[in-house]
Amino acid sequence: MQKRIVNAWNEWDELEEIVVGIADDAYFEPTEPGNRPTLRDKNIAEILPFPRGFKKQEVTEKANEELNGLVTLLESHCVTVRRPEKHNFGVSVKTPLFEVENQYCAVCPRDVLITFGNEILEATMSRRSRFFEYLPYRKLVYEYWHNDPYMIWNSAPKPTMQDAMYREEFWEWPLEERFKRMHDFEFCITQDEVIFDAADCSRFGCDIFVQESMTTNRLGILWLKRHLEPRGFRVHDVHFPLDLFPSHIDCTFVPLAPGVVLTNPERPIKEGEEKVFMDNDWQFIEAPSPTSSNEEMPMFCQSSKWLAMNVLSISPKKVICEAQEHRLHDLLDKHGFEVYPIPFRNVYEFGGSLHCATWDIRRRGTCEDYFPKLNYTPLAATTNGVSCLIM
Ligand code: DAV
Repeated sequence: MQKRIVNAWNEWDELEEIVVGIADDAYFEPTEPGNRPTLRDKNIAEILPFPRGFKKQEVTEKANEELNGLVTLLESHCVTVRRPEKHNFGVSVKTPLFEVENQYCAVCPRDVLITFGNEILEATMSRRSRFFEYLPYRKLVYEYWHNDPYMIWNSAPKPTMQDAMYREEFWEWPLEERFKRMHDFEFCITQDEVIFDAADCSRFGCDIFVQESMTTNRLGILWLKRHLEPRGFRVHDVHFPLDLFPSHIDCTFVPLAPGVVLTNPERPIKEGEEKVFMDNDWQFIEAPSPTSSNEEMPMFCQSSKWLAMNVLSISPKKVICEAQEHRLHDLLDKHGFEVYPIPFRNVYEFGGSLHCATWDIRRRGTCEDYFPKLNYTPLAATTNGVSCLIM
């Protein structure tokens, strides 16, 4: 029997192979309808625009040092580590329907690709500058596809990313307005096309939880349901109404082991959506307050202080965490996890921390049902297979 290379069913089983991002040739994320990057310091932001063009070499080098440190740590745990190819992110993108001045970087494979068991799926993506971000990983995907006859490879339909796909006025809504609308789950993308970033999905064996966000809409979740249900998965949409700018689930709701999710105390799950976890004896552990406040995060970083909880599990007992997050280390230690601290703050301005900057290819283990007490209505059982999601 030929060995399976691609096999990962959840976020915590013993890790055997993973892709770690690289910071080479990274560019600042451009302003576009799906993204309005701003300087962290509000006073400076009033007088200076967000930078454009390539990131300075020394900034890229510092991030690469920390990414390489992660590689060394993973290899010391006998994990096979692969890296993306270099890519020229300075090339502008023009399709028949949009144009954007530059691309972004290959630091966060998690946003773009996801392994569902033996399948590698390329997400649609939601931003123009990330339309072609699968390219630095294509050579690797081909290699897995050639060497693992069981591997299934799919690429979700590319959205048009034309102006009409976005709701630009979203960016002008004052906070009170967003707060008022927080249960509408309407953000900068409309509901007319299939849109999702891979990092809005969290894998729990045969159950996949997908967050509705600025980067994933309801048709995106419906597409994932239709795609995954015939293979035995159950796909659930989840919401965190107090996150007024949601993007990617892995700073909000992070499973660490069967029965244990690290949760964000400022972003509780929507009332009623906790039930499936409680009914199945899952425990929510609240993350402690992060070391840096939002104001203290790096100037060009567009993520929140909750990158603190963007940890990477290498087994149901071992978690890699950012070095300065001592309160989190203590909490995990108290819950019986072995913590491996590693410096990673120089990676923050490239869009993420340890979970974002990786994409697991193989973890030991198979597809298990961690929610045996679950009332799940598959699409096939609903009227014409049309989900209540879009009604
Ligand atoms: O909460 O700031 C960051 C996710 C980055 N990929 C947050 C989400």
